Amino acid sequence: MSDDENPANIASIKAKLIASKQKWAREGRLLTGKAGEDRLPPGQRLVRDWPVLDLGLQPDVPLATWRLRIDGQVNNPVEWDWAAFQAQPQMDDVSDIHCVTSWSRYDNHWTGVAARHVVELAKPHSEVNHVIFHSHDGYTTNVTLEQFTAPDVVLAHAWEGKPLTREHGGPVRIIMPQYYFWKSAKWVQRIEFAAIDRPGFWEVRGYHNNADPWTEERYS
Ligand SMILES: Nc1nc2c(c(=O)[nH]1)N[C@H]1C(S)=C(S)[C@@H](COP(=O)(O)O)O[C@H]1N2
Ligand SMILES: [Mo]
Repeated sequence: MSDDENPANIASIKAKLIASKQKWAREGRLLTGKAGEDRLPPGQRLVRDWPVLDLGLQPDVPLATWRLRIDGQVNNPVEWDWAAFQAQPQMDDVSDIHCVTSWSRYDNHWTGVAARHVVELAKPHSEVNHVIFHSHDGYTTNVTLEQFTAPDVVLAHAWEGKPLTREHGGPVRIIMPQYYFWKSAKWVQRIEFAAIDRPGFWEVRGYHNNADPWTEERYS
């Protein structure tokens, strides 16, 4: 009997085939628009410019009076003025923007304070599972604590090495790269940790609570 007819060998070849198919299933291979293979999520088109979207208000927040409050159900509430914010450890990250209105923009270079650093400092209570961003224009949006603590989440004050412009949410906005861009609150003034979820401005108006672009969580 030759080696490949040996039942033990056939069993081991089958096991390998099954393992690789299982890996494909886990990675979603051959599905259209899955992460890794394809960079553009389903239903999106690539743009080179950077559109501006807001509620018709672009608050002017001078650095001299800028404050960021980090509070809610935490052991250590924090308030930073501009100097204190700049004195925090800084990080850089390059990520893609995916807006629910169907444009995507690749390779945006952000500089700012890591969300993880905020969580470490504020020490949310053990029952906290949600984070709510409050902005100077009255806008709010909600994410889970797990989403907020991803390593690529930034409290960004610079884009491509330049101060974030007012129209794009400067002095500071949140960047949540893994979700549709409405989760990335511009002109942020308060980060609230909460045990109970509270849907934000667009979430109460029919947008999806979770907002994953890869599974097209656009509307609820
Ligand atoms: N404070 C605030 N943040 C906001 C918004 C807003 O209206 N106010 N719009 C959201 C939406 S719907 C999008 S698509 C992005 C737009 O960011 P950009 O203008 O920098 O492209 O900001 C998000 N963050
Ligand atoms: Mo948006």
